[in-house]
Amino acid sequence: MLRRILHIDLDAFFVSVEQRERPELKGKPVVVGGRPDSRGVVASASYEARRYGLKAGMSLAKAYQLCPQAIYLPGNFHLYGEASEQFMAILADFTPDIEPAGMDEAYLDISGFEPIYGPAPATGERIRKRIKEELGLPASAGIAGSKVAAKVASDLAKPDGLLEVPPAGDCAFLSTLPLNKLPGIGPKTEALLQSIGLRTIGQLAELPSSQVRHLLGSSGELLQRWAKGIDPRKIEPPTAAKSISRETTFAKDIIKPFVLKATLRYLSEKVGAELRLQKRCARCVTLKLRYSDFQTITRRRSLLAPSNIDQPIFITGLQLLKKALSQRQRPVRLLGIGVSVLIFADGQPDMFDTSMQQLQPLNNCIDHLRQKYGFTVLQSGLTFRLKEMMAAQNSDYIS
Ligand code: DCP
Ligand code: CA
Repeated sequence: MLRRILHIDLDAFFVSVEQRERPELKGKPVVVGGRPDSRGVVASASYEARRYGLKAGMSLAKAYQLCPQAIYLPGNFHLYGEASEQFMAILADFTPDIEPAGMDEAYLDISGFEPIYGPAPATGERIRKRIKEELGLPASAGIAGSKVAAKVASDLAKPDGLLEVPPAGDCAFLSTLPLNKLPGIGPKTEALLQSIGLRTIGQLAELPSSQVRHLLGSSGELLQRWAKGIDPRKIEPPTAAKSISRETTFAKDIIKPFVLKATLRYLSEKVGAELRLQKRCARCVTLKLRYSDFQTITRRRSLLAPSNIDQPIFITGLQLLKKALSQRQRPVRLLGIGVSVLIFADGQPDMFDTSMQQLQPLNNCIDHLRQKYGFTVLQSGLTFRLKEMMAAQNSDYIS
């Protein structure tokens, strides 16, 4: 059967969600990332803003220099999460052979779809139409015989377009394109290849393999195969993460146990929130400590019952912390907490431990408020004091 891979990617994702919520932003230079005088970077820029040279990853200060008239927005991350889930759900209506690649893009294997949906571009257009009608978001699609060529095609189709590479045409399609269009060729690799006179993907495809290896090492072989349109990678369904953890490196090493305790509480809340978001429960808690001399230890303990509630995660972590500090008291450089042996909770995360049942609605309510107003809108006594403690230490707060 002829292999047909479709890559679909939402255009200017975060910005498009904002424009959907506030139509007066449409057609204007818009940036999601924060206030232009803050220290952040551009997360997403509208195509109108890109005309001024703005792009993702650029500092907001630089963006402001290039385009002061752009509208700078802080972002509504819960809305983006929701849109991402709805986007993936639409794709799942077409085929189970989906590989999400980040929040707003995915590969679909649509080989053999023709008898049902007609020619491959018709499938792409159907998907794009549903995304536009149901989510109000523009998406671009690329169709080719391999993942790499499909991704390049969707990129070329942007914004709001579709591009099909004809069957058996991946190599010819890629050959005339500039080097930086090939996934895996970043600015450094591009500069290296340009230094020997290469300009196009086709020129990389034709370079003697010994020269590729000499220049780029073992990763060069893969890039050259892609440059030739050879990419047999299959669509891999997502594998759920096996653990969730949060850690922080202190700006100054910490010796005071109550600062460590407060930090542990904060990190436990982050881990708990992520577990609840993923609708999973953990059976095991791991504490990680790096001392000022860089000695790093991890300590594990099982929870009494699988849980996704902040309190038992924190309490178990605290027991491990106390024990570790009683064995070795030295300033701490890094503190982290993680959970593992995860199980799906199926909407009833409290079913395992009845003693925790009353905490479940409280945690859910806190999650809801935090998603709406930001993580620090609600703080426990411990973490509230953490900020003061950190300020007193003249060190940075946890990022
Ligand atoms: N993102 C981010 N920080 C970055 C890059 C991306 O937070 N440095 C987020 C914001 C984007 C989303 O991920 O909206 C998707 O990233 P893309 O690279 O797909 O960029 P866009 O969707 O914004 O634009 P494009 O139309 O080029 O896909
Ligand atoms: Ca995108």
